[in-house]
Amino acid sequence: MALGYGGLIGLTLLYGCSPRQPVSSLPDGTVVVRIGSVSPLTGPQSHLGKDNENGARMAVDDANRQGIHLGGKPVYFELQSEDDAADPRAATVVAQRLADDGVAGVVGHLNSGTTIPASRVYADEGIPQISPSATNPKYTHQGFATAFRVMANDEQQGRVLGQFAQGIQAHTVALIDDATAYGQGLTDQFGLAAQRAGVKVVMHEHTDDHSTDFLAILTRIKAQAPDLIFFGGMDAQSGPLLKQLRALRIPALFLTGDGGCSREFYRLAGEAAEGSYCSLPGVPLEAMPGGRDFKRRFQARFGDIEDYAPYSYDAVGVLIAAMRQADSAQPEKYLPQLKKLVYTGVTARIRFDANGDLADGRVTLYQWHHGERQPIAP
Ligand code: ABU
Repeated sequence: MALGYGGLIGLTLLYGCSPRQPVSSLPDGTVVVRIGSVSPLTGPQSHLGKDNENGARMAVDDANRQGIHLGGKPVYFELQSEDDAADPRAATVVAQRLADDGVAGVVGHLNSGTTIPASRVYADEGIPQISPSATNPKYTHQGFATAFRVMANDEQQGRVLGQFAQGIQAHTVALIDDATAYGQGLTDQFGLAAQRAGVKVVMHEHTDDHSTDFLAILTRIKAQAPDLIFFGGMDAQSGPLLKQLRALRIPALFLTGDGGCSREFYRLAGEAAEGSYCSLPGVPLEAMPGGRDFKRRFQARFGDIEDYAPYSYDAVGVLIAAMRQADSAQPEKYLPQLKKLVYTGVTARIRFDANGDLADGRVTLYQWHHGERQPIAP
């Protein structure tokens, strides 16, 4: 964990306070506030995890340049970035470590399958948690006062996708999900919405979140000749899946949610991506309040945005804004401010509903053309 605070790295050993203290003081009187960031930094989703980490890091660095004071003392925000490898069990271990290390708040996790089990740890410890990307509704529907998210959830995303399926004249659809909280959850929501819109679900297949050979599933689907194939899962699989689908000469339209909609999807699918559809919570980057400026600054420092970096940037911004309103980084003091905060971030005007979900969450549909993800006008 690199502190990056001038020459004071060694001095942090002199904090002399308990490890659970969310606020530590340096000898010069500067208060150190730790913010946790958790995402998969290893494994097939590490590109997305790094993107989330970079967004959070940029926000912390921006805040440190503002000379923020809390309780009359100068504050240095320190990002503690952890890897949960997209694994639910690793997520709870990491969450407990962050709590034991005294973080004041957490941005994460990336996956619904990790965010949901970790949220119990943060709730028990009273630590505010904002996921920038986990979209399964259950995360914010467990009754935890500490759980928030800064994008639309999969109830909303599934509804938009289901109505879209009807709009593109699909009469029949085959579903495939990766059996994760996100993939299965979104596929179920999509299936319900599609059926309500008059699209017939002709089969529902399950894989897992590691497989990359879909030949058996696709052969079964080909026999049903659906108009549309919907996949609920991440890009490391949506890309190979679509490539194999086209290699089998299955002519069905292809639709997936945000996890399968990234630049990595296109890198893996190649030309097979042409004409396929996907959705992302939020509005296109160019239409976000701070999207263009964020893109320019992020690209200059880290390279292209993968997907969720603007949301993890905002999640840090929201935590710090609530701390400023409370004039404290103590979770019990700033959590009430977080609940009623109205914050104009990069991605949107953010405020939370009673569950901790983003109020007025939006979802945008896209179609891939020549390697570009182009928004479809609503
Ligand atoms: N929202 C898709 C990726 C993250 C997740 O919900 O698992």
